[in-house]
Amino acid sequence: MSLKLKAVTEPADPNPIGSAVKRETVDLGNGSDIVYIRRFLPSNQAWTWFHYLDKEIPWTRPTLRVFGRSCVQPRDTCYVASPGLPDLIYSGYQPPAYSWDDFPPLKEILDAVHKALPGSSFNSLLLNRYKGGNDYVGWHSDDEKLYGLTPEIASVSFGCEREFFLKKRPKGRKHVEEPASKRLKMSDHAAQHSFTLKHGSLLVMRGNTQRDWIHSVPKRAKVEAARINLTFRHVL
Ligand SMILES: O=C(O)CCC(=O)C(=O)O
Ligand SMILES: [Mn+2]
Repeated sequence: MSLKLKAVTEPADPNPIGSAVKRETVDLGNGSDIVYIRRFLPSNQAWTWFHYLDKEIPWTRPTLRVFGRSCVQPRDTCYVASPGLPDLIYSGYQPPAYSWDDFPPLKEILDAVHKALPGSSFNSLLLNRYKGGNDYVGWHSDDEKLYGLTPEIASVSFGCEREFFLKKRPKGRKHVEEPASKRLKMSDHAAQHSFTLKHGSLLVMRGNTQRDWIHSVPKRAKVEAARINLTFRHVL
């Protein structure tokens, strides 16, 4: 018996990361919206990257200047940027810019994010590591001039899930990161949104979100495990 084999051309990657996964869009109004992809990365791949980042990134915990006071940033951080971009400075701190070539897995994650968001071209990355529930990021928006007026910011989460809150920016005050004690008031409910940022998820803030909204990842007393978050940005 002779078997006839038919040549079938398989696509190189039949199921690229982030393809064919459910995405939710939340319209915040006035040209702001959020895209959330819960299963952006396969869980095993995301754990491999979590362990790599935890071990290999040169994490630091800088001292910031907030409202005239010095305080240690309540999470670890690192910054990666393409060559030739203007320096990032926030709360009086200028993080040294590492190169993408220093950490090859970051380029793979960046590729996956670009594929999921057609038209995007991120050239910088702020990394955060929350060692446990005491680490947090206070209310702020990423409205630095170097990102332009309507920046797209893509945030990939690894490890322990944490809550991410958005609320309308209070009028008449420039927003720098605030202490954890500034909690949401229940009366503000209509103007708030929350997402549980799962291991391997992608959340994207778009349009006027940095102008009109502020966001935070509050402390969580019961959380013990670490979370790593990557926020990809485009510096103009
Ligand atoms: O950890 C997060 O999900 C948010 C981090 C963040 O807002 C920032 O780095 O600007
Ligand atoms: Mn932010």
